[in-house]
Amino acid sequence: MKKSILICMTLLMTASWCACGKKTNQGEHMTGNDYISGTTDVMSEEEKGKFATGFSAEEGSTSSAGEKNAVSEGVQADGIEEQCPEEYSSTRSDVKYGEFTHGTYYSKTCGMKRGYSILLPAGYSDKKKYPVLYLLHGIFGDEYSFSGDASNKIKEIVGNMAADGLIEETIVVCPNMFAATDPSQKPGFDAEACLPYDNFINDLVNDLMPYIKSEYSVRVGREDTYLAGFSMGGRETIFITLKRPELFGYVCAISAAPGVVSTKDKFMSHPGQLEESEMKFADDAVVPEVFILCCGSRDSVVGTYPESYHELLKTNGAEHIWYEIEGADHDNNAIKSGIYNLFKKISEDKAK
Ligand code: FER
Repeated sequence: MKKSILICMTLLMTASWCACGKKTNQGEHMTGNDYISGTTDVMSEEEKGKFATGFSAEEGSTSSAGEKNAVSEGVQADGIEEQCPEEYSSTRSDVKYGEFTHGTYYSKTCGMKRGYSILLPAGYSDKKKYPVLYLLHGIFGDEYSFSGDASNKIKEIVGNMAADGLIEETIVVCPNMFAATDPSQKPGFDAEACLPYDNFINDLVNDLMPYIKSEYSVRVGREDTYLAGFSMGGRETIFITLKRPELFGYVCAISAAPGVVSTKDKFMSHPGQLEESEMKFADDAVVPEVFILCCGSRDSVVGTYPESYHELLKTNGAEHIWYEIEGADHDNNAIKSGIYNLFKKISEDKAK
């Protein structure tokens, strides 16, 4: 077996892939190897082959990622730490962590009830008001993708950073990003099967966010409303941020998948959600205080697409931070880094 294929297969077997995992049945979630079979259930034979192969980490796809500096020149990247420090991703005996629970809301956009997972801080009280992070999963995922994968350390990072007084206690909402109007529609690697992901902006803005505001004790201003996503969720994070920049004060697109602009990768042809010239904020727009794009330097699935988004934003004058996570693949190391740095930037920015 070629070494590059072996590397890719090994990477695919890691629990980190669970970030786009599927639930098996109520309350029970796939991890690691299960994810692969879970994902492939909804994929054609051709798609399975492509997803299993991905981009070769060894060959670096079309990437020059390994050769570049971790933080590119010419972008505001001060304070970024590529790797999430162990002290923030580990379980500490002095910290009480929140737990994920599941809820449903009615989506007018989809014409049906839909699920979400929510991480409330330990000791959540409706006498306080909390900032909210909306966190978007990868392709083939659902609202259990983050809550069902303990390796992404979301609750540890949020809990530890709040315990250290870096950030306020924060609510994390994990939606199901596949906003289909037909309950029998399945996601896949073709333009039509991706449309429900692009429809999520409507479900988020018109249904889920109002529901969260009405049901939980949240601060509603943009300064306290955050958006982040991984891979397909990173792609939608970029799209939503450029379309509705006034809604989110702090944003992080981690390992964003192709398709914001027209392209063809080994999975499919992407018609593009935006023209390249639209990869910017309108001149008079209220824009996020912090807009981060990041990706593992060895991402074997989305390759250099995240960097190409950075280049387009830079060319079009849209302020953002771009950095690479040295050694990370399309995995939880990238997710941990993105979430940690988003909160670190929130902490620094709010202290100003
Ligand atoms: C693609 C490559 C990667 C794509 C989606 C992905 C829809 C998403 C990967 C993930 O979410 O992990 O061409 O097209």
